[in-house]
Amino acid sequence: MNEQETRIRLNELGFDNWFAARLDGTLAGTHSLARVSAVDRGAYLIVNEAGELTAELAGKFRFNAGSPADLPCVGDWAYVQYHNGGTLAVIHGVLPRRTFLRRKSAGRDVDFQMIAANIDTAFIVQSCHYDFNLHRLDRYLVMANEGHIEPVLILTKTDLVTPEELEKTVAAIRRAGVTAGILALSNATGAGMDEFRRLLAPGRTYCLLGSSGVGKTTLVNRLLGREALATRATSHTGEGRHATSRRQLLVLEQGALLVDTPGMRELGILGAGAALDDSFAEILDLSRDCRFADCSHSGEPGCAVRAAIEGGGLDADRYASYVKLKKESEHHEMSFVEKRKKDRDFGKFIKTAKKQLKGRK
Ligand SMILES: Nc1nc2c(ncn2[C@@H]2O[C@H](COP(=O)(O)OP(=O)(O)OP(=O)(O)O)[C@@H](O)[C@H]2O)c(=O)[nH]1
Ligand SMILES: [Mg+2]
Ligand SMILES: [Zn+2]
Repeated sequence: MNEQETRIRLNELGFDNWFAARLDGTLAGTHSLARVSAVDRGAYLIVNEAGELTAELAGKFRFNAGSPADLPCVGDWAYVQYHNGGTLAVIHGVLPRRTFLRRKSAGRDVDFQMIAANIDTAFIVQSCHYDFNLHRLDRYLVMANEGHIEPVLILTKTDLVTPEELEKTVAAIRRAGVTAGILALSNATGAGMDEFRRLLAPGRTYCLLGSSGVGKTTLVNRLLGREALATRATSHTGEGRHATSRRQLLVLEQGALLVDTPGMRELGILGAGAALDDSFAEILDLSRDCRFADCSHSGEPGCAVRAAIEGGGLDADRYASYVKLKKESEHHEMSFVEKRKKDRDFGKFIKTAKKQLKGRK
């Protein structure tokens, strides 16, 4: 196979000039390129021109990774070398990520868990039946925004609500200021499926995000036309259990690339003050008209944000959601050093206070 042909095949897996321009000259000469298609507790699957195979991390790569976020995740482009006649692949590095989905790791340290990389469009999936929640939607929108990914909202299980109920849900989303595309569909009846298929373009990478049980994997199987992946309906895991256990990149027949993910229970946020302000741009705009530059919008005179809420120009729930996310994001954005400094300052304050007390005795 000549190089031109290889390039075409890699393009079909999402490789393009953006990545080509960022190849590491040293690694590119001695390694092949492949895309990470699944990660499961330290085990990797990659996909290349010939198909899918298991891969390991090179010891040196693992050792030199500064944080878990530096390790390969689904959607990454990787530098690999093949051994044992091409049956074993070793990953020696990853290319820069054009876009990413990540969340704060569990625990207190400021670290991130990568969900997927190099996603073009994130489908934020909510069931219009029971799962629908504006606050959760906001969180996913912020997550996509921070990772430079276009969000599209998918409302599933339309067969379980009346058209009027669905209309109300969509109206509530629009009222909340969400401008992303919205598509409602039913995996059960197939309504909306053709429209969904039309959103998918060959060589582009999509990701399904959303709570457990909203029908992400059922949607994938619908696209594939067979029960390729286990869903809650087929896997016999009980209510509240995840049917999908790992993130996985699939190559669809018409050429689109799609990542299925396990439902996220809580969405530890983010670390994205700037992205947050992007998502809530209208609140930032309003606050420029507040009388005081440092207005906290909690009762100061001449507050434009309060006025907008009272006048109906700004949804009170949306504002509450912004305040909550802002608080979380500010806390998470505080670096380890800042946190330690804060503790130290507090320590100094205690010491001085004690001294003053002693002095008084
Ligand atoms: N009525 C109805 N049921 C659906 C629809 N889509 C999915 N379901 C059912 O919802 C349940 C959950 O579907 P899954 O596809 O496993 O959900 P998931 O989002 O992949 O869940 P996790 O893998 O746990 O994150 C299954 O019993 C599906 O049959 C739909 O459009 N309408
Ligand atoms: Mg699933
Ligand atoms: Zn104000």
